[in-house]
Amino acid sequence: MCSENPGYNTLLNYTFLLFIIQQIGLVKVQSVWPLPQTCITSTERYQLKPQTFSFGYRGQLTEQHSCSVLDAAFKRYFSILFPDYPSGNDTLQFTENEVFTLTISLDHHDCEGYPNQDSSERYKLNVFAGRASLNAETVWGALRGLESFSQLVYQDDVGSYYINKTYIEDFPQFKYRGILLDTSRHYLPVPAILKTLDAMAYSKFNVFHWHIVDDPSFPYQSHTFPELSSKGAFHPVTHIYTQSDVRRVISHARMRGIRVLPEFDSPGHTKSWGKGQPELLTPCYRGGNPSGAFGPVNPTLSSTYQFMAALFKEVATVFPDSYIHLGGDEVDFSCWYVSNPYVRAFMQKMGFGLDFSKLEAFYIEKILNITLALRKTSIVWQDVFDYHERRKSLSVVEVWKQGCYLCEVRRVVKAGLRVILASPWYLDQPGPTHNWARYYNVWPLAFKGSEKQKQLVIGGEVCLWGEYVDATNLSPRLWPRASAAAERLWSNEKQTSSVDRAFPRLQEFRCKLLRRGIQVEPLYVGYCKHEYQ
Ligand code: CP6
Repeated sequence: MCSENPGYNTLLNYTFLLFIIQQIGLVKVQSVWPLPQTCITSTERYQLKPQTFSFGYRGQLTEQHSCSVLDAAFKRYFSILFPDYPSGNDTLQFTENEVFTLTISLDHHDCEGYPNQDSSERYKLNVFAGRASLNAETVWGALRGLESFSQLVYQDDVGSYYINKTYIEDFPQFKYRGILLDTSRHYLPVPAILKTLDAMAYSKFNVFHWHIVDDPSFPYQSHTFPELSSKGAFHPVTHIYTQSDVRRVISHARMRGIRVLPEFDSPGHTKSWGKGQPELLTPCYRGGNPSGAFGPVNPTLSSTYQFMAALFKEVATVFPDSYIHLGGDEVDFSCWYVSNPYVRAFMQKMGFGLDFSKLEAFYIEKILNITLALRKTSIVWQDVFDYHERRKSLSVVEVWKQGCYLCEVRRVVKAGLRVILASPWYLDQPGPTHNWARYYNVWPLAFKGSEKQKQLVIGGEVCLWGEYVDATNLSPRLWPRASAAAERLWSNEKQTSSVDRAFPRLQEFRCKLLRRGIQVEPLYVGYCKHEYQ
């Protein structure tokens, strides 16, 4: 059912009665995952027929002023609602009272832009008297409402479609709900990325964090520096993302209310850049001579900053999101430390002594200024917060290290900076799916702090690092465990505190995802009415 905790339901007895009726098997009430903030449902139900079902606009939205994002969503959701119905059939003439319409109205009729950190995703959905109305502040909220609506529709044993009388008022607990894909350790073909975006929308994720540079390969085809991918990708033609691939990903994401946040990680994790950009990386030395190995980006040369400024200038125009991830994690100091004479001389000149974190901070400060000039908000991994002395120049910090991650969250918000939490949601290691509960039982705000500090926790992210992941296992490794995190980030934590109550709802959601063609691991013993084909 859609209201999960009877303690929060004003219709306690009614709910209990409904529960009993469901147990006997007389009615089936669909649940929505992630759980809406308010959801009241009844046993009264209406039949939906593909021939007579239609989406409609109300208010400022009319046939003349339609909205391409919603028009496309109507098409997608029509086939999700009626998977058995062969599309393209001629519509027959029906009388008024046989028609079921879902009417959408928006407070702000802007369908042209991109979703951003401040976008409202709030919506109200009312299914009653044989029709449905969906109101949202923005088109992005309307997409969330359409998703919820689609999850409410079900088929009975003879295949007829139904929806129960339902009232939903919904908004996300956290504004940033991301998934990181790593296309450097393994290349992910564009269709695998697009399919992941589809599945993300089903769980109401709204940020695709694209970790596009790392040591093994650099698949992004830059028009300013084409040699970065022609020399640094696994393969210069088949294993790259062209500008048109990138546009496709961004557009596919936008149509689903998902932001694309690119990560151009430096100064570590950049070995693949060294192949196409000579003198970018620090040459490592052994016994007074270059050893042939290379370390992080060389922070001592002005050519480094010219390159980074030109690269970010391109990135800022290709990726429309106002945020950009600068990385800054896991910088290996050994190559700087072990006797590169130029680095040594620079350290001395700058008065850094032997403190190489000062050198890294110097580098990051320069990169922060480059992104600031491009009017982008920067995100950095927590390493930067830990060693950076001028924390005021930072904006958003992503906490990824294991251990007492809430201690780190607290330190960051105490410094007045915003936080994205990733530590508890690592999915790259294989693990039995029943540990989905580990991803569910996470409480991002369970630290001592003021209300104002808690508001600085803007959300969380599921990281799927790519060392052991490519298109063969991407989907089952992500789902359904990422969906557990999705409910934590969307729903009210008091209403979703019980793993036991979440379990049957997640089972049901998994079956819905299978029906939509997503490869989702099973949670436990059981079956779906429609197994994965
Ligand atoms: N790759 C990159 C990784 C990790 C990081 N950056 C990472 C390593 C270990 C853990 C979590 C993440 N695989 N580029 C750190 C942000 Cl436990």
